[in-house]
Amino acid sequence: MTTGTLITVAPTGAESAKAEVPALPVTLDELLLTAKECEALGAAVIHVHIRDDEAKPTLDQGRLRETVAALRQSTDLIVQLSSGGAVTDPESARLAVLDAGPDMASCTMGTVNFGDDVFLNRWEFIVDLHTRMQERGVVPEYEIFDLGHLAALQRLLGKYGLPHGGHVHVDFVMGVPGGMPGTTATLVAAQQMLRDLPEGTTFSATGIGRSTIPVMLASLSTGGHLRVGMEDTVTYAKGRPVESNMQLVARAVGFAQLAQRPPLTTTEARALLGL
Ligand code: KMH
Ligand code: ZN
Repeated sequence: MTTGTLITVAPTGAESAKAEVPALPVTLDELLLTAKECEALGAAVIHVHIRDDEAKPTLDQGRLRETVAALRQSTDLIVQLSSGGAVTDPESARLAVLDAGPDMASCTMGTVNFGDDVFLNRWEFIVDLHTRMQERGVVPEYEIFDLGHLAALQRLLGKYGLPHGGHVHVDFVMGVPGGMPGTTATLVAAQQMLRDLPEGTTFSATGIGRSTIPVMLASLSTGGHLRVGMEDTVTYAKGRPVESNMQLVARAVGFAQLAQRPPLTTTEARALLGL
């Protein structure tokens, strides 16, 4: 049965430059303000990438710990750290993200061309990430950039068992140049493939750039949840840059309410995700 909508905000990412996107939250203060306002609007999960003093992506352990603690102190959001980082980050630093003790972490299920770059996710690395999350009680969100990543997830769970908490949640990241397109037909194909995963597996979806709205509507109409934010979308409408993450969360909440699937509270979201 389809319930309310889990709304995840991904406010920063590792790809956009502050100089080109001034509204991007890059300092801890900017992130905390964004987090509080997005929670008040209806977000329940925050997918976090952090930046250094020059606003460059970093996986600095001290900053990650400080960020997790500050988010916990200021909000009730579920804190999901990115283990994907930037395409240049080494595997060791990506694994060490778990040491910062988040509620959740992303776990990308395969390698994908990423614009002109390659987002490398070797099988052994995925296994390492998955098993370390099991050991540490961190709940994964499996990032699916292409349909084959769902077959990889089926293999992973078959060989290494369910994640901590027992619930499987995936996120379809659609419209990356090199990954699956952000179309309704592709989203439906991905949703159909969830039949091969454990019963009760849930999904959210996000469409990069122009595919943001088609993917949001397709996800809501097929029982999926939503991820929105400036990691994925920096243009609100043709010729209109996104003003803030709150603008994107507010739009997602409006669509969810129209679909008669209002945002899940953080308590409801924890229950859904097995936290
Ligand atoms: N920045 C991308 C290379 C994740 O957060 O896990 C990877 C990414 C996925 O954003
Ligand atoms: Zn990310």
